[in-house]
Amino acid sequence: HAAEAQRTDLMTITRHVLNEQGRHPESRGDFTILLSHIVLGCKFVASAVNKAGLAKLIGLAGDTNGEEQKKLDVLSNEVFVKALVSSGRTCVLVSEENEEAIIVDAPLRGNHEFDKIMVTVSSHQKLHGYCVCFDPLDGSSNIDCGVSIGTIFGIYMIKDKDNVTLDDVLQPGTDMLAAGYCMYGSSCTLVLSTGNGVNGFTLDPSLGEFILTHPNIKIPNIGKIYSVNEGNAKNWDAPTAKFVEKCKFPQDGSPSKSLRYIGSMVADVHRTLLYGGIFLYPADQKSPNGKLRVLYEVFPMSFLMEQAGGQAFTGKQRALELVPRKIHDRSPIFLGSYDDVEDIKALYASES
Ligand code: AHM
Ligand code: MG
Repeated sequence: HAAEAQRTDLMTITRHVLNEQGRHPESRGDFTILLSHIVLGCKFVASAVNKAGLAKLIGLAGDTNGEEQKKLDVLSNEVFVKALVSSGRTCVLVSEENEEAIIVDAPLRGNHEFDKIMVTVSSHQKLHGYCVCFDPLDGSSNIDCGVSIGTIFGIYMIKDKDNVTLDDVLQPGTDMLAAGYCMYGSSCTLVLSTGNGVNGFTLDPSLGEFILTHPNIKIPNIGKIYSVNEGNAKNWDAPTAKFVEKCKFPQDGSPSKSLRYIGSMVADVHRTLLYGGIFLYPADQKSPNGKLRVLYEVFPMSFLMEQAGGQAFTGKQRALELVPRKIHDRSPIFLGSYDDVEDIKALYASES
C-alpha cells in the first residue's frame, strides 16, 4: 500500500524551489542558488549545535593551542556571511551580529566567470542581486541547556545592483520576496515562504537534504495557547495586560488558554504556526519598542504568519507595513492565529 511503502519520491527543498520558479519563466535560478547557500549555512549550524554540548565537555574542534573556541553565534555568523557572499547573488547583508550592514564588493555581486558564461547563454539580462537580513543564531542564551534555537532570514530583491545603498535595506516588510527560519531542535526544520504559502522541510541527516514534510502550512484560525514573557507584566501597557487577563479569565464562556513560553523566538513561533495561538513581545515601560528586531526577527516571522493565514500586528499597525529607520530597529509584535490577533487589535483600537 502506498501509505506503508517507503517513500521513494523525495521532494527536496531545491527541487521544491525549482518547481516554484518554473512558474516564473523570466527567472534564471538566481534565487535557487542563493537559497542553496542559505541551506548550507543552516546545515553547518545544525551540525555545530548538535556537537556543542560535547565539544564543551571533551574539547572537540582542535582546542589544542589553548585558544578559546569561537562562540557558536560568532561562528554561525561567519559561516552565513561567507556562504551568502560566495553565492555571488548578494549585494547587502544585515546580520544581528554585525553593527553595520555589509555591502558586498561589486565584483562579488554576480560577476563570477561562471556567471559570465551563464549570461551569454541566457541573454544579456542582468543577474539578480539580493539583500539578506538574518539572525544567524537566535536564542543563543538557550544553547547551554539544550533548548531549541534557530536562524531567521528575510530576502529582498535589490533594484540596481550597481548602485547599492542602505535604502535597499530600509524597506517595509511588504517588499520582502521570501522569508524563513531554521529550527535546531529535536529535529532540524526549515520553514520557508517565497510568497506563495508556507512549506516546512525536515533535515534527513542520513541524506544531508531538507525534505518537504509540512506542505502548505496553515495556522488554525484560533488557538489555545498564548506565549509571552509574563515576568515583564508589571511594565505592560493596558491593552497587553487586558489581553493576557482575558487569556486566563475569559468572560465570554470560552476556555482559558494555556501558557507556553520557551524564550527562543524560532521555537515559540514554530509552535504557534503549527498549533495556533498567539506569540507576544509587547512594548513595556522599560522597552518602549519591545525587544525584537524589525529586519531579521519581526518581518520574516510576520511574513510567514500572513502567508499561513494568520496576522502580525505591532500594537499600532500591520507589522509588515513598518518602515525601519535603522537596520537594528526594534518593534513590539503580536503574531499568530487570525482571530487571536483580531482580539488584541480590538483592545488597542478601543484604547486610542
Ligand atoms: P537574543 O537575540 O539575545 O537571543 O534574544 C532574542 C530572544 C528571542 O529568541 C526570544 O523571543 C526573546 O529573546 C526572549 O526574550 P526574553 O528573555 O526577554 O523573554
Ligand atoms: Mg536574536
